[in-house]
Amino acid sequence: MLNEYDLWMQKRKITAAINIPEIVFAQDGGEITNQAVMEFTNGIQRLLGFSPKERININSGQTERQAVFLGLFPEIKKLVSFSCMEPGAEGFVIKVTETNIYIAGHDERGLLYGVFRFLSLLSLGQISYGFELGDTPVSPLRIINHWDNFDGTIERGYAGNSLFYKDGHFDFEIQRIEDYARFLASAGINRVSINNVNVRANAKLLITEEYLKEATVLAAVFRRFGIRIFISINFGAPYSLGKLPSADPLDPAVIMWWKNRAALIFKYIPDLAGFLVKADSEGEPGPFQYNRTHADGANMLAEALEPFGGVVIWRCFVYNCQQDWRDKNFDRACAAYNNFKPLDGKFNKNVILQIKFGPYDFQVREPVSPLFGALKNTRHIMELQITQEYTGHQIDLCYLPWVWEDIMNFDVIKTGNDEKNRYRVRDLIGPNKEGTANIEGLAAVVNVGLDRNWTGHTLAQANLYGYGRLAWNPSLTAKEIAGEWSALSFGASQAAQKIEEILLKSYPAYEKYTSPFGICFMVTPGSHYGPGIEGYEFSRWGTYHRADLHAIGIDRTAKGTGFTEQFSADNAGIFSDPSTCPQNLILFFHRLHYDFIMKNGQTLLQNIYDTHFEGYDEAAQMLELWKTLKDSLESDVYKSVLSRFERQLANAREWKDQINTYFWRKTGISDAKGRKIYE
Ligand code: GCV
Repeated sequence: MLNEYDLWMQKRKITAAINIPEIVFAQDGGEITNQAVMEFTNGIQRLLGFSPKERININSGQTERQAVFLGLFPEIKKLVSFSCMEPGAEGFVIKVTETNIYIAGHDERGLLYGVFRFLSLLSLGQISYGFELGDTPVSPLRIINHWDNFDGTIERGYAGNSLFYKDGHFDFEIQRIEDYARFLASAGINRVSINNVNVRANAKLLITEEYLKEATVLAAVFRRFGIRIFISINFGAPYSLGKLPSADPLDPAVIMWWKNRAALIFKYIPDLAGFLVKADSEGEPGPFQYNRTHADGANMLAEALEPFGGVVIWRCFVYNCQQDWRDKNFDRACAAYNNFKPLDGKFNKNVILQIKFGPYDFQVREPVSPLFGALKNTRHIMELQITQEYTGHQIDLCYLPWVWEDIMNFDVIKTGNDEKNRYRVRDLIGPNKEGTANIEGLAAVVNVGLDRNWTGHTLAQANLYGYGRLAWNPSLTAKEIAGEWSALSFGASQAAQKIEEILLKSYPAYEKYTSPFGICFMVTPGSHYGPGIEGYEFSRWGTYHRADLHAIGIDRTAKGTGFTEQFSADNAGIFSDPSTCPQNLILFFHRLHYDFIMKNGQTLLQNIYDTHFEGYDEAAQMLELWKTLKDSLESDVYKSVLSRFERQLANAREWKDQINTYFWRKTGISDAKGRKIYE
C-alpha cells in the first residue's frame, strides 16, 4: 500500500531475484560516501527487511566470499572488471555477480546515485545475477528552484506552505529536510536554490549574518546528499541592505559591497553554488536602472563570487511588462532573444544564463525559445516549471514529462534533412563546450510544500520524479518515466499500469480543453487557473490573442512581428508557413481565419470545437479509470485523488463551454457535429 509521504521510495517487501550479501565493504570517504553506505543498508532494510552489516576498508574484503562493495571506480575496478564504460562525472557502474554486488562511483556523488539506482532497480525487479549497468548524467546541472517566501507562502505553490520558512524566518523540521534531500538526490538532483527569485521583504536579509547562520543548517543537510545550494539575491541589495545610494554595477562602492558580501556568505557556506538573479523583470531591480547591460550586472556579481568558486545564474526572463495592447508592433515573444543574443560572448566564465523553455512563460504549448541554438559563447541552461501554474494548479492532473519530451525533441538547429545537421534540445544538453550551443543543464521550479504527500495531488509526484530523471537523461521518454514512477510508487501491479495509462492521457486532455493550438494566455488573470479568455487582452503584460469575428492570433512571421526570424533559417521557414508549421503551434505563429483548413481537412474553428469536446471527454475518462482503482488503493489516497479528478472535470467543463461559446459568439458558426454549445 502507498505511503504518500515516501514518494517513489516506498517501504515494500519485495522478492529479490538475487541474494543480497549481509556484509558491506565500503571505501573510506567523505560525508557523501557515508550517506551512500547508509542509504544502501537502509534501502535493503526497506525492501527486504534486513540490514546488512557495514565494514569499512574495502581491501580486507577481497577474500570475503559474499559481499557488497561500495566505493570509487579506481578502487572497485581493482576487485572486478567491468564490461561497461568507465563512468564520467557523477556517474556510476553497478555489477552483480553470483556472489558479490559492486557499486562504483566516478566520485562520491556518483556512488550515491549508483546506490539509489540499484535500490530502484531492485524494487522494480530488474536486478539479476550478471546484471551490469553504467550510467553518467547527461546534464551537469540538475537544478531545483524554490519560489518560497520567508513569510512561509510559496509563489505559485499548490501543495501547502514552505518547507523552509515561516513568519519571516527559517523554520524547518530537520527530518523533513533530510527526507526531501534524499528524494531529490535519488532522482539525481544536484543543486537547489532555496528562495524565491522575487527577493522581497525578509528574503533580502538572507545574505546577512543572522540568516546565514541558519542557512548553514539547511546547506549541511543538502550537502550530505551531494546537493549544493544557490541563494536568490536582490540586485538592489547595495541600497536596500547596504544603504549605498545606488546598485550601479560599475560603481566601485557597489562592486566592493558585493565582494565583501560574498566573502561573508562563503564564510558561512563555503560550498555555496552561487547566486540566482531575476533582474529588470516584473518590477525587480536591475542594471537597466543605471543604463547598464545585463552583462555588466551579471559580470559584476560573477567577479565577487569568482574567488570562492561560485557562479551567477542570471535569468533571461526580461521583458517589458508595461505594454500597450493598442501597439501591435511590440511582441513580448521577441524579448529574451532581443535582450540577450546581442550580449553573447560578453559574460564572464562563471555566469550561466537561465532561459525559460519558451519565449512566453511556461504556457501549455510554446515553441522552444530561439535563444537556444543562438547563444554560442555564453554558458546557459533551460528553465522548466514543475509547479503547475498554468497547467492546473495540482488540482488537474497534468503529467508534464509528456510535453518535456516534445521540448527535448525540438529541433533547435536544423539544416536540411540530414540527421548529422540536426540538433535537438537533447542533443545539445551536456557539459559546456566553448563556441557551441551546448545547454549545460536544466533548472525547474518545484511543486512541493508542507502537504503530507509533498505535491498536493498525489499523482503530481510523478512530475517531480520525472523532472529529475529527465534532467539526468533527456532522452528518456515520458512513457518510460511514467512506467518507472508508477511501479516504484504503487508496486508492480495492475493498478500501477492503470495509473501509468492515466498519466499518459492527462497532458493531451489538458491541452485540448484549455487554450487551443498554442494560442496561450486564455487563463484567469492573476491566479492562472481556469478560463479567462480575454483576461489578458487589454492588460499591460503583452500576451494578446486578438480574436475578432474573422480571425485569431498574431502574425509572428517576417511580415508580422518578425519573431520567426529569430530561429535558425530552416526553422524560420517551417514556422513561417502555415502549411508546414506544426499544428499544435499554429496559433502561436500565425493569425488565421476561422475557416483556415487544418491538416485534418477541417476548419480551424471546427478543430477548436472538436478539441474542446474531446478534452472534456478525456478528463471524464480519467475520472472513470480512477474509479476502477477503488479497491486496489488506500482509501485516503483514492479519495483525495478522486476529489481532484472531480474538480478537474468541473474545470474542464468550464473551459470547454466558455471557449466554445466564445468562438460561437464571435463567429456565429455552429458546430458541424451539432453538439451543445451554450449561447
Ligand atoms: C516568480 C511568471 C509567474 C511569476 C514568476 C515569474 C518568474 O510571471 O507568474 O509568479 O515570479 O513568472 O518566472 O519570475
